[in-house]
Amino acid sequence: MTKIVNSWNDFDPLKHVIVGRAEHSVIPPEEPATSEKVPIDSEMRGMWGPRPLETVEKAAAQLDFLAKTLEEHGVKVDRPTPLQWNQHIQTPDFRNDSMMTCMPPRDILLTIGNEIMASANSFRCRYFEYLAYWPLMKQYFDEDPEFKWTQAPRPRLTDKSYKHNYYDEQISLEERLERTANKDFVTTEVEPMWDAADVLRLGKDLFIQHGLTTNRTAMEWFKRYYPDLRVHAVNFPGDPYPIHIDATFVPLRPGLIINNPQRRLPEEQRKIFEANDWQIVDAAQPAHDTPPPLCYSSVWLSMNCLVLDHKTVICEASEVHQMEQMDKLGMNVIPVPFRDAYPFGGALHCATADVYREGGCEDYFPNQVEDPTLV
Ligand code: DAV
Repeated sequence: MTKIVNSWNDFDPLKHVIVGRAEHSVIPPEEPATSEKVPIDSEMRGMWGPRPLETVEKAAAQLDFLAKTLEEHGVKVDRPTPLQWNQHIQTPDFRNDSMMTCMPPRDILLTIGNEIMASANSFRCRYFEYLAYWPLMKQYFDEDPEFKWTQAPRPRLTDKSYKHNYYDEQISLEERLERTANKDFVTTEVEPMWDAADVLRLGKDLFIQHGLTTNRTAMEWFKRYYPDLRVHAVNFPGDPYPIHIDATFVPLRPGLIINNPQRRLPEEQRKIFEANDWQIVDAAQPAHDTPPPLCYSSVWLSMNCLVLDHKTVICEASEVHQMEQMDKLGMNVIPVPFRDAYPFGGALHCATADVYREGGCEDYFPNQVEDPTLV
């Protein structure tokens, strides 16, 4: 019997992974969810359409190089099948003028044990992105009799799913930070909405970021769907655009997490980590002052690394401070150039999704304390 799918965390030895593809990537038009995501002063405001071919080619080359590097380290690599993303989509509830990309599988696919679940994204442009992964899902389904191929409840994404006039007026950074600290986000609670990259898997515990892309109803849904796991709702008040936990709170091995120093986990949410001797250290500063052109993400992609095992990590090759910190923390670093891929959906963690890591469902938090994050 072949076992293809198994992964309970982000640090046990990685044996099989999906690496995304940049082909046909599009900058999607503004919509209720994404207009909040694009910073007010971004060059990408009001701009949409197919990404310049030259940038696609550069990103594709770096993604191919990442795949090759992984294979050289004994990791099997699969690639999705891109759709022509530059086409209009429609459901009974909405229309959108284009889709986006399949560069970051981490946003779409959540692997928990022998299950890979496609997420319930809040961006309309991402509604059909899962289709790029369906050929792989079918293949795993045929080969692995225990693989659970799952789709989370699909959100309707009607106008009721979003707060309107949320950022209509140009609000200051301070106001933005105040809103995110108060957990006032663009999405409503009419249905569960979540991006897989907001879910941090640590064996029996899931730490899920409440932010622009994942709502509170999703946490409640997770709690009922996985009754044997503990679901924690975390948030990071220093982040003006909280999407995805993987440039904010990144585990390197059991007991060790690097945390974005501008987005520290609030004191009261740390109790469960402290009670179980987990160390949370500030991540190193990014090497760059700005993200590359046409990029959605922040400079903190510096910490969006891919851990291969408890002692080995792939970092972006120009992120000298992050690599130095990894070294000090006892990790062997494999540098991989990846900045040309950043604009397409993020860094090394974003651009991958786990298929198989060794190890099982461990309890890393056996000492239960009064924990305000527990859903
Ligand atoms: O800092 O812009 C990027 C995470 C992408 N998955 C940031 C978050």
